[in-house]
Amino acid sequence: MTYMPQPKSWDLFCRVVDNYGDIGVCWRLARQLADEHGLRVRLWVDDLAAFRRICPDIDEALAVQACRGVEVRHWTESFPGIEPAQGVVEAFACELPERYIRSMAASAAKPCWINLEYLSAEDWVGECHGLASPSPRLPLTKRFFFPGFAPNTGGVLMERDLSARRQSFQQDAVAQAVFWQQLGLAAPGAAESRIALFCYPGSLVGELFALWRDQVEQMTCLVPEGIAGEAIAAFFGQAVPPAGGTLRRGSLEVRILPFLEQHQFDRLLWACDCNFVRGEDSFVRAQWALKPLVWQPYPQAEGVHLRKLDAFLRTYCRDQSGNAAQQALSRFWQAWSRGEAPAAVWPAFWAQRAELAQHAAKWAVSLQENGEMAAKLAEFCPNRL
Ligand code: TRH
Repeated sequence: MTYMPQPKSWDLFCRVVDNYGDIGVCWRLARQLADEHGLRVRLWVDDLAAFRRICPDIDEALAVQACRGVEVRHWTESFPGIEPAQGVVEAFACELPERYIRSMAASAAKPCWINLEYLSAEDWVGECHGLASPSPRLPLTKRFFFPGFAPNTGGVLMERDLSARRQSFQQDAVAQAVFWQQLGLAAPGAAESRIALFCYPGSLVGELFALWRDQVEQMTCLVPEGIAGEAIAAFFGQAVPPAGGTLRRGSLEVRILPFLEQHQFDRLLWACDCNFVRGEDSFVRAQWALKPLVWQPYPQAEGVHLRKLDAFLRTYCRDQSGNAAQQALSRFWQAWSRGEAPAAVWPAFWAQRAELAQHAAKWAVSLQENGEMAAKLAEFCPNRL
């Protein structure tokens, strides 16, 4: 079988299962392949409304549209007869349309067909990255691409100019003040900390708020609209206001933010003193922010997500074993993801924030050394499988 060496054209297929991580990762990857690798990219998405929340330029009514160098196609039930691209990404096992698979099989030079998997720090990921799965019925082979945190995995996404943009923003007090102003806030006061909170419904937000309410330091918590709604309403005893609204108790101020465009969301992570993130994409972006972070993996049956959490903690804390910051971080992350009361573990975590920020900076350097995901994916297809 002849395969396309180093494809120049790509089709990326994305089904929005729930939340925003599927489209968040696919959109970032699509832009990088187009911008940084000069490739022709078509992104097929089944839910343009979800896409629009992280990219307001998307027009939900259009079947075909160009957006930031990428051709965006609405993926609907009736799939058109088209020539497949040279490289094909089936994101998160989303199952390609049968008609498209048959066109791939009929091509003289077979497209390089990649199943893009979810991100995990578990050891088996490195062993499975790159494995091939020949089709039992067609002359096609699918290969598995696993993002990850080790050199033998597909790495994580990071735009080439990300460090420079982050650094210039974090060193520029005026740019930060302008950013806060856009969100309707003044620059943070000297005795104030700002925390971004992006979490899943099960987390004990009210218990954490009670701690922040009672501490001496002023805490401002920035929450995207629609996140932790029930917990916020229960804590304050009133309906959650729309974006731009504020709720206050003691030392705590909660500000509801509109859902931000991905670049603005990055700025939020760069500007805050600590970031609570979740899932996959915001988790990686928080690692590139070089700030203390709290990660909550996407909840899965039978505690699968807790194994992912443990695996990442082993990697993230590997060279600090036994030190107080590492212990405090592990304990707080575990409690947060398990839905356990934070009172016994938050103070130690927060006391270590300077140390944790230093560690975050070191971690980002080592992560970069593993290689970048879009670059690895662009080079993933060999001449022959
Ligand atoms: O939304 P998520 O919970 O997505 C999840 C995970 O990806 C999980 O692995 C997957 O199995 C599940 O979906 C189906 O969290 P995640 O991965 O952080 O994705 C959120 C995306 O939304 C990310 O690209 C950042 C973006 N975002 C914005 O652009 N603006 C915002 O204001 C916010 C809060 C997020």
